[in-house]
Amino acid sequence: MTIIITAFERSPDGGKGLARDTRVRWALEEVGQPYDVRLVSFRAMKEPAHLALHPFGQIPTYEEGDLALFETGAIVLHIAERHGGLLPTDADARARAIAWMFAAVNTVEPPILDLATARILESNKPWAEERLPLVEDRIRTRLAQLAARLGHADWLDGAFSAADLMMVSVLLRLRSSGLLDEHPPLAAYVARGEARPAYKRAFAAQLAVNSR
Ligand code: GTB
Repeated sequence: MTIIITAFERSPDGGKGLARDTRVRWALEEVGQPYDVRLVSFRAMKEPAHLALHPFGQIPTYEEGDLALFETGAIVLHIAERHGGLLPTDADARARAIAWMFAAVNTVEPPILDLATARILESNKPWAEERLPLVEDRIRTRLAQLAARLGHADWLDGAFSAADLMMVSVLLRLRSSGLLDEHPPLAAYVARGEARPAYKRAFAAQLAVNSR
């Protein structure tokens, strides 16, 4: 059954791979599943046909036969559950990997999103200069905690899993901020993720769309 995902017709990042379709592409590449991409404009995302797939009018979505999914955490978990290679077979290790996936989107990503909001949407507010260091410090706290747990391990909990795929995807957004470089083992962790052939294929696929 053909898998179809949606992605920006033209990503605002110009192909840096920061839009969330990249993590879904990456998961599909890791498990060796071919997929088609339907590109959508910002306008089309808010129209009924797309809203039927995604109640919040966003990308990415995932279609496979009668199944339609939104939310990258849920999509990557679905892919990892249906195909081997992204989740451990041991039940406890699998549960821990899923916990890390939730941590990526629920605990680590929110302050990182706040930074983008502070920099892009709030930069002209009178309180912007005061808020920015507070937001950066909240990220620093999370990075220090994550770095302490990762230590010098290659991956979060044993072999590479969907947990690392989600965490690396979330951390990638910090690259231009310099905050990641305050923790060289974390920067190396992200680089290890990016060095995976499946990530490279996913990145190249989104770049091909966004560099046209
Ligand atoms: N929680 C949802 C998920 O994980 O799937 C969030 C989905 C989401 O935020 N989608 C964004 C979207 O559709 C694209 S990824 N936005 C359009 C809208 O809301 O109208 C977020 C994103 C966008 C752009 C960049 N960039 O250019 O750097 C990075 C990330």
